[in-house]
Amino acid sequence: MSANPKQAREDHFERDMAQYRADFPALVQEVNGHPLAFLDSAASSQRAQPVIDAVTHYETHDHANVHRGVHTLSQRATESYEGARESVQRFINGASTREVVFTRGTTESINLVAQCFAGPRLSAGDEVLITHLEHHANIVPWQMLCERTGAKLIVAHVEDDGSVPAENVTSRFTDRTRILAISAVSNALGTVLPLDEIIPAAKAADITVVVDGAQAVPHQQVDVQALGADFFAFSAHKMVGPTGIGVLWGRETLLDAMPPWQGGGDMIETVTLEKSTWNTLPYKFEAGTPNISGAVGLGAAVEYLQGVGMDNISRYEHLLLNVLTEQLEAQGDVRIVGTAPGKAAVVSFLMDGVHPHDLGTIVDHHGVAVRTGHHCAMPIMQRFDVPGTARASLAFYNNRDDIDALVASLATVRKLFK
Ligand code: C6P
Repeated sequence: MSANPKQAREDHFERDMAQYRADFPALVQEVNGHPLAFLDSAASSQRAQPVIDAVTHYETHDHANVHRGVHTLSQRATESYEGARESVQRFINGASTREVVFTRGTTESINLVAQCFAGPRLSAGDEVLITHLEHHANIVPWQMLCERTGAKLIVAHVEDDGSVPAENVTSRFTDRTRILAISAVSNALGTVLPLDEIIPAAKAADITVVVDGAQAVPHQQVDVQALGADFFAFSAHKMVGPTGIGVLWGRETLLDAMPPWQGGGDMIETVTLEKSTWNTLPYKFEAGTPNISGAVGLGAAVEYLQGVGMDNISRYEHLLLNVLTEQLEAQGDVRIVGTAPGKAAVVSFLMDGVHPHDLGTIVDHHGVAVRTGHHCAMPIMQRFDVPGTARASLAFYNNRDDIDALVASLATVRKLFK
């Protein structure tokens, strides 16, 4: 225990946060004869036990189709599904559950906006603005749309340290900019984008703002009303929830004015052989039997995260991020790619003379899980002229031992390859 009161408080906080690791059963195992050090949460986080329990309870006792049956199980399933929507609405401070559309994840959410909102509104010569660090999910749907409509894809510059000052984005606004599609946090570099400056400027210029929130929601409190964007997309599996479920939050007036996404059951109000009319929000965008157990898991995930406290998660992950960054910087032969101030819990790095895939394979032999490659963000890899990186990404269930395990395994990489 430190004599310095501030340090003592930090130590106490760190010990408090350490208790949550026990809620993640997958972390309690050996991989290749070593305790697992899971540093790949940006790709997909581990599941919290309360999430696993909620899904198991639903699957064991309550499963039936939703919105369709008068029988008890269907009502229970509907209550669980809609209860999850309410939990999500509270979690992101949406104005109403009508604004919370369940999708398969961030990718589907962005495609939905591109096709149903932007598609009917864009004409040749209009502009869609993105940044150079976007994930493919926030590039490709816009490229496809531009191809179809004749609109142009404009790309805001990313600085050498991976930062994106607001000016880099706002200076690209023209009177043809219709859509700004932008990440809140970069999955490849960890850059946190200054959306609090960018979004008001975009709204003042009458630009529709679509935020890829996949890497923001797991790490910081998100308030969609305060943020002021028009659409916000995220995935459950990056925030201790299940795969195959995510959210598109959108302003009710915009969602209401959009045509449906897919046709089928549940998204209709009436159907005759001549014509169909659409259900109310958000069901208009949820055709077919949805991922009910996924929604239950997502609901449990947001309740769990709120129990831990998003501010605590942010604070603890920053503490770990500082430790990880310092330790990697101390290696001498390691270069961090993306050093923007105020980063989130992602560190992309290269070791001199070692291909990232080789590094990833060797550290795995030591039980350390990192992602290697282009991280589904090839343009930003091209921007930095690297084929890919190794990426260690943190969650609040990590600890200093995980970081020590990574650093120790780098010594073996060095021995084998240099
Ligand atoms: N990034 C990563 O390892 P989906 O696959 O739809 O749940 O999320 C796509 C996505 C969109 N935007 C950002 C910023 C993301 O990080 C991701 C997913 C993972 O970085 C898997 S490629």
